[in-house]
Amino acid sequence: MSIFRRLFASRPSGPPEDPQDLARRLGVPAPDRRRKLVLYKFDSCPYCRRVLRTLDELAVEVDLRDTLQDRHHGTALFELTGRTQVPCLVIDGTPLFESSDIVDWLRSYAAHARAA
Ligand SMILES: N[C@@H](CCC(=O)N[C@@H](CS)C(=O)NCC(=O)O)C(=O)O
Repeated sequence: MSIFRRLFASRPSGPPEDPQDLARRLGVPAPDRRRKLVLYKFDSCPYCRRVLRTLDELAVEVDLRDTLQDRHHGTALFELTGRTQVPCLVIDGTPLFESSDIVDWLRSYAAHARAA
């Protein structure tokens, strides 16, 4: 599969993964609407745009920190994770890299918040 297909292919729809299973798989806190969410990103990054589209679609609000527009955000990301890669969703202080994993977590988060 080409890189473009992989980037923009939509995931098969289905029931969201159990929140506890998802948290264990990803090594982050379980989706819960009380979580403090921060997304490090920059706008020309296609992986970030995928996450931003998902946030829009799910109407989930996070604290957005653009690492190119404000170098302090890049520094903060590096100090927290030792990496500069975006997107990175920080969930109650625990970083989650990889756009696919972030989208999975956000979908479960949105489903959990709706059910709460
Ligand atoms: N597999 C990652 C790729 C993320 C990625 O390659 N991000 C680029 C920007 S588009 C990046 O942050 N590069 C700089 C770095 O890795 O430090 C994902 O899906 O999130």
